[in-house]
Amino acid sequence: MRLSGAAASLAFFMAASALPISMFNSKRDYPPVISPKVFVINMFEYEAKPWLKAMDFPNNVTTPGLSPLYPDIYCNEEFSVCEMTTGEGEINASGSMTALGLSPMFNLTQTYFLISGIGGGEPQFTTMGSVTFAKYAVQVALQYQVSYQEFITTNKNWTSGYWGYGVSDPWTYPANVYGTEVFELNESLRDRAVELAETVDLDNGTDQNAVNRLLYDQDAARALPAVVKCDVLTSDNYFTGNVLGDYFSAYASMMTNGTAQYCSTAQEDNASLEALTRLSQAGLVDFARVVVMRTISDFTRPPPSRANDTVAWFNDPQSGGASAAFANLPIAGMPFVEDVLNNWDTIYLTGETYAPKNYIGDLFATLGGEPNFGKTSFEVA
Ligand SMILES: *[C@@H]1O[C@H](CO)[C@@H](O)[C@H](O)[C@H]1NC(C)=O
Ligand SMILES: *[C@@H]1O[C@H](CO)[C@@H](O)[C@H](O)[C@H]1NC(C)=O
Ligand SMILES: *[C@@H]1O[C@H](CO)[C@@H](O)[C@H](O)[C@H]1NC(C)=O
Ligand SMILES: *[C@@H]1O[C@H](CO)[C@@H](O)[C@H](O)[C@H]1NC(C)=O
Ligand SMILES: *[C@@H]1O[C@H](CO)[C@@H](O)[C@H](O)[C@H]1NC(C)=O
Ligand SMILES: *[C@@H]1O[C@H](CO)[C@@H](O)[C@H](O)[C@H]1NC(C)=O
Ligand SMILES: *[C@@H]1O[C@H](CO)[C@@H](O)[C@H](O)[C@H]1NC(C)=O
Ligand SMILES: *[C@@H]1O[C@H](CO)[C@@H](O)[C@H](O)[C@H]1NC(C)=O
Ligand SMILES: CC(=O)N[C@H]1CO[C@H](CO)[C@@H](O)[C@@H]1O
Repeated sequence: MRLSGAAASLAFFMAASALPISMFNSKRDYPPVISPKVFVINMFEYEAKPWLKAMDFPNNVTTPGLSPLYPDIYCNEEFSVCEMTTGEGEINASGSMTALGLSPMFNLTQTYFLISGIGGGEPQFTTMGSVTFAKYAVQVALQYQVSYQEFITTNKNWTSGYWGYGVSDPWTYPANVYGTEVFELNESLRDRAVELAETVDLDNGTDQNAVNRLLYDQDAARALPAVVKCDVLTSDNYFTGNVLGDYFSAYASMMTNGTAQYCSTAQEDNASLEALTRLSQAGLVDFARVVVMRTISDFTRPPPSRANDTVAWFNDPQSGGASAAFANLPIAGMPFVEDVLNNWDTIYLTGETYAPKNYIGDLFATLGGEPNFGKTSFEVA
């Protein structure tokens, strides 16, 4: 997750009612191997709660290797939809996803994954409560960094102190990469999820959200929440403000050779996608069946009236809370879940209808194909 302004607005979710979950009482309740049609992936409890309220998940499958905070996977009556909470940050997300993918209790070869989390939103594309669906995920903090005090006199035109591996300034494409910097997802499937999400009434948020939106100049920020096609970036480092926003936006564009349009932050997606890439390479999941949805809990940048003190704004954004971001996870994601369930035999089983027409996978073409980003070879780091 990435949620600013203290956990201010979370009281509503803490009061959420008891979950409709019971333990397995006997082994005969378990299918020998669970093959869900859809897996909803959340990163922390406030993202999971609205899903667990929106659907009945009577089955509790304790799975080795998950986060100790979230050791159980929940499945609906028919085991056609399951939910996992990974824990937050890149390390927790990749560990949990790998554990799930290697669990002998699940067969995920035909499963559709809906990564469903909240993130900070870029005001030129989103507003609080907006729902974003990504084609690209870019890991932005995997770079060199030096502190402000040590570059400001010697490198006056550097803005952020970050620069790419193997090069000597922030404007040059990296000479080497670790390989998790960029993932490209199945665009046809993403577009289907967007088309479905556009049919629902989103939660518009609180009165204070409405006041806060009008502090921004951008049309998207001032408007009511909407469903948007734009890209997510991942960073364990929870950054904020205009300088890093501009730098990471330019970096995401550079790393995808000008194609990614970053609009939402996250702390996990590249990590989960790296695990799914490896699992896909091993034939255990289908990377073409992954959708990344991030709803917007807060802005990545201060409004102009508070841009003279970004730290004070971030610590007390007076934004009206993140309730719409949490509420909109199942509101915007459920039509996709239902579409997969209702049209399994005709559309989703073979996956041909929404077969990707774009490249899918990472910078190294691990899953085959030819990316329109990256280089044919990188130096060894
Ligand atoms: C799920 O099962 C585990 C292990 O049996 C148990 O500790 C846990 O309380 C159960 N959770 C729920 C929500 O029923
Ligand atoms: C997983 O399910 C697929 C599709 O039904 C099947 O072809 C495959 O054999 C199963 N894998 C295992 C290990 O059972
Ligand atoms: C930054 O300054 C350096 C030297 O002072 C110059 O070589 C470089 O072109 C400048 N970069 C940009 C993007 O202005
Ligand atoms: C993270 O993954 C996304 C695609 O899912 C990709 O576009 C992005 O470049 C990746 N970021 C990094 C820094 O690897
Ligand atoms: C949010 O506002 C829009 C536009 O006024 C409206 O159509 C929609 O019904 C509202 N959503 C809810 C949940 O009331
Ligand atoms: C920033 O601007 C606001 C509004 O003009 C003003 O009230 C505040 O004192 C300023 N803060 C700083 C740190 O200059
Ligand atoms: C993209 O998703 C659609 C819908 O499931 C599927 O039909 C298609 O095969 C996927 N693309 C790839 C390259 O797997
Ligand atoms: C992406 O940009 C880099 C740096 O300019 C370049 O070396 C590389 O060839 C480009 N990749 C593609 C696929 O165009
Ligand atoms: C924030 C979060 O989810 N942290 C978890 C990351 O993983 C460690 C080790 O498994 C857990 O203890 C944390 O709770």
